[in-house]
Amino acid sequence: MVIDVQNDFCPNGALAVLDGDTIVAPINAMLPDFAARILTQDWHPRGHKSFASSYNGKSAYDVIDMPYGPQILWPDHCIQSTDGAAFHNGLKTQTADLIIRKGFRPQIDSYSAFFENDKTTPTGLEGYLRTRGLDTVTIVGLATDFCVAYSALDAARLGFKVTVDMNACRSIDLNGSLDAALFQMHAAGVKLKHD
Ligand code: VGL
Ligand code: ZN
Repeated sequence: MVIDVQNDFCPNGALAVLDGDTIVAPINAMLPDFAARILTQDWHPRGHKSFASSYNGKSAYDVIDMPYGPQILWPDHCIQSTDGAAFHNGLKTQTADLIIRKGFRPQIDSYSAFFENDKTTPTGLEGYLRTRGLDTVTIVGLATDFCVAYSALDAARLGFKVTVDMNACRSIDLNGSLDAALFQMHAAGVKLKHD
């Protein structure tokens, strides 16, 4: 599973992840090694409720209470059909089995590829994996401490065997979010691969 390797998460993007583009080549090299390739795309409508710009007096990275819990507010990013929402140009998207979009409901954010941030609204990915008989996933992409970690934690909770290949991930690291994510993934039995 390749999470959110999109222009807005790469250098010069709206929510740039440091060195986000450096994982494109290693991901391309990995793709042929897997039985299935699933790409995700963060895909927000304009005025999405995870954007600081949707509120008076709020700034990016403020935290607000949503009906489903605390939500970090982000700069506008990955707006549907914009260049920022497109995959990085170098990413080999042609061999994808499935491209799954998330975060398209205006009122709710979706970090995980499996569930939106309410932890109950499904994206459909679980059914896709199960009906294809896939029980083991390797996850790479952006960002390690948000969409990658949330996807890995949900996959583990659903009973999939999960590896996160750290060589092909980069993080946002906001207020200790990377350490927290690594700790939670480790505790959930997610294998963190480094080499
Ligand atoms: C992501 C913040 C907001 C991610 C997406 O892909 O990690 N982070 N939307
Ligand atoms: Zn987003």
